[in-house]
Amino acid sequence: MLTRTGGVAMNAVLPLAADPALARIRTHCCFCSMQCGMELLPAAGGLGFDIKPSPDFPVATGRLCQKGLNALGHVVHEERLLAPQRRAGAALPGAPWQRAGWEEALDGIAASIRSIQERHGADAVSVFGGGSLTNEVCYLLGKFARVALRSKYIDYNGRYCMSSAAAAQVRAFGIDRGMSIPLDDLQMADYIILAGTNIAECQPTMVPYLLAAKKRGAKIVTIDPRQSMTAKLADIHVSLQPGFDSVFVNGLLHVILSENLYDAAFVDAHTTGLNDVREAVKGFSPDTVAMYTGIPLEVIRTIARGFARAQTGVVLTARGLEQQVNGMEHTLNYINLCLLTGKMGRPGCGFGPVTGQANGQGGREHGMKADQLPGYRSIEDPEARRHVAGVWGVDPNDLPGKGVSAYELFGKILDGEIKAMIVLGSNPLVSSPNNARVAEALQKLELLVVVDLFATETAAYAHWLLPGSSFLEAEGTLTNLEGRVFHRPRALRTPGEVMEDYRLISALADRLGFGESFRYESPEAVFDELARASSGGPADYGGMSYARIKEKHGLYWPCPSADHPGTPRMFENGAYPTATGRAKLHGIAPQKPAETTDREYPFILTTGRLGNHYLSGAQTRRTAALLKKAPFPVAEIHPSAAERILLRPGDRIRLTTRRGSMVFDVKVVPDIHATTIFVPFHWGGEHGINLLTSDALHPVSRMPEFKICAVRIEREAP
Ligand SMILES: Nc1nc2c(c(=O)[nH]1)N[C@H]1C(S)=C(S)[C@@H](COP(=O)(O)OP(=O)(O)OC[C@H]3O[C@@H](n4cnc5c(=O)[nH]c(N)nc54)[C@H](O)[C@@H]3O)O[C@H]1N2
Ligand SMILES: Nc1nc2c(c(=O)[nH]1)N[C@H]1C(S)=C(S)[C@@H](COP(=O)(O)OP(=O)(O)OC[C@H]3O[C@@H](n4cnc5c(=O)[nH]c(N)nc54)[C@H](O)[C@@H]3O)O[C@H]1N2
Ligand code: SF4
Ligand SMILES: [Mo]
Repeated sequence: MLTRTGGVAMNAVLPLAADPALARIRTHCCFCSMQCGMELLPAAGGLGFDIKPSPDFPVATGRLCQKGLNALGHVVHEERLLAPQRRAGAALPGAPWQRAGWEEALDGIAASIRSIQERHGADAVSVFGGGSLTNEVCYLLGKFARVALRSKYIDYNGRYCMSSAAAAQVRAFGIDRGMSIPLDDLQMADYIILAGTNIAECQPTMVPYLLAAKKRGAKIVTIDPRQSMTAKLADIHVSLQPGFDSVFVNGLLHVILSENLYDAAFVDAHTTGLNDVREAVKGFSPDTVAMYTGIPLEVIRTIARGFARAQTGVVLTARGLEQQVNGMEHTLNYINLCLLTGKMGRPGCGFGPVTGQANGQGGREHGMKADQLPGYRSIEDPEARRHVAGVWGVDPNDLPGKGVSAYELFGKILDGEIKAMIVLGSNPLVSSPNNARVAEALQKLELLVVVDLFATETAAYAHWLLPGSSFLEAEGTLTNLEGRVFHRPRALRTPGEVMEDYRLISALADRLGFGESFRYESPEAVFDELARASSGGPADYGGMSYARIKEKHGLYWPCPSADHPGTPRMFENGAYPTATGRAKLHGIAPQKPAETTDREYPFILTTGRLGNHYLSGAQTRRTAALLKKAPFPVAEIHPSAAERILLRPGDRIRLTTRRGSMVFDVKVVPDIHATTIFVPFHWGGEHGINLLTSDALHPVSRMPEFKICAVRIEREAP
């Protein structure tokens, strides 16, 4: 039953239209990169479903975290969009929506696109994608931008997520597959370093793998300005001021080299660049690093010796050190640690930047990135263009060149070069840094189309709002944090007038005159084309098919031929796909963040996640069980900071950065670094911390510095 509130189609109770013949429906959680298997079982009393962990999927088997257990909440939420909506007048927050039919919506959008492209050229229309989408939808969005729009301007939210790690892995190893090892290898590691990764809250079902390693005697080290939930698993916790990872790791490398603890045989056989590292770490003796960082000398020595001497070891990093203007360099230094100690290519050894979103891995492999074609191919490589153009049946010369990164798209709007944007699977007004500037850009668009489950903060500026399909309603494949490509069946029919995302993209391409290139019977047909397009590229899915993936419960890429078993552990043959065939060590000269503290802004603001919310919060803020646990963001500060501003019980705290000023509830926590204020970013509007964050970008990866900006704090009396 459809009702209307504020012009947006709503439904009081969403009919969950499962096939009654199926007693249990197998699917996967929609949230993080673990992609735990789950089952929907008809709930007692016949209304709706219960969620249970699935025994079938060989990852985190039998486990779901609180987000997974509540993953149905947003799908059946009464604010779910069930039909296309258009603006009656201005496209501004609070302005009314009008319900539209699909014909009207698709024709209207296509007409606007044509008119804009006639007046301003093909590149005036841009696409902003997301890493929660299936491989098939990611692939189609990339093809849609290049073939149907002929625009170079496409990028996606993964730019805010994995870009520094991706750039570092490509430089060091010649390839970026997230983790180079399967999760099972964690259990074989004797020494595990977790840097800037809060696994206990962000990939909770990975914790049992760490506990299994610990039970076998493994040492665990965490490196984080906060004593996060993950730090509670650690034998040693290093409380680091944000921005100091490269300094700290140079200290570790100094000990390893000066005490001759490095694996000379591995380094000689498989790497280049040892002298660069020797040079770079010269000035970073452990006592100097202890002085710079406040980390005791003995702790630096203990970790360096412990990791180097361990038979097996793994280093995992995540956004803590990657979302910085020096994020690629910090990551390269942690890679140095693995390479120098020979902890690569063997069971229980490896490096991995822990991927974030459901399909954060596949999302960066199939052409949503500004400079990439499917299979992780460079859009500037003539051979790659020829191959992909061949699969797409177009002239390689007609493929556009590379565009700009996610945040830079908003700059192009402000410059007047981009006039239209299609956002599918992201809520960039909440998740982009310095987001007052993003709001200004969105407001300037002649055409903003948002395809989402909800009328998000971003959609407040849209001219058209199209209902997207949820994870339960769309079949497809995803690639989890291990590089395992698996199949997610369609569990439910789409509600209301919702169209599956892949059909929607095809329908729009059809209206633009490119129907022939976007005619697919099913997601499987899209996948088969994707496999051909990726074939021969770094992320080679060429040997995969739905049948094979289903049979094996997932295949790891690269998988170049139909008889190839897939590649769970990378680099086992000692070969790296770089120009030299060896992995590259990089000497890192630590640099300052874009903003350093001063008298006016004496603290560091860092941002991140809570266990019970997901990203921009579009889904989890609409899930009562999760919202109840964290209804609004709370800033965390050190007791010495509280003392300095004479904070009293009941006070709130005002945070002021060079971008603006906001007031938050506050919690005093003794285990945060004394320089640091932490605020979670899962809210928009008056609670949206990205109003204050810095939009400085990494020069290569174009990653924004979400993790560091200078901030002033003041007490705000009740
Ligand atoms: N519950 C939940 N789980 C999620 C998500 C979510 O939103 N909620 N999002 C998913 C996604 S897309 C991603 S990308 C991942 C992110 O997963 P993580 O990267 O693990 O999460 P964050 O909280 O952003 O940051 C991790 C830690 O980095 C620390 N940190 C800050 N600055 C520094 C620094 O300079 N150096 C070091 N070493 N550490 C620093 C923070 O204190 C924080 O504890 O999680 C995924 N899982
Ligand atoms: N300050 C700060 N900002 C950050 C970060 C940080 O650590 N600090 N982290 C960054 C990171 S790592 C990330 S990944 C980004 C992510 O930030 P966003 O891209 O904003 O992430 P989501 O909230 O997942 O947005 C996904 C949107 O797509 C919708 N959606 C979900 N599934 C589907 C689907 O299948 N089809 C369609 N059509 N829509 C769907 C959801 O309702 C939601 O509105 O945030 C970044 N922003
Ligand atoms: S660990 Fe990640 S994939 Fe698994 S249930 Fe939790 S949010 Fe979902
Ligand atoms: Mo992410």
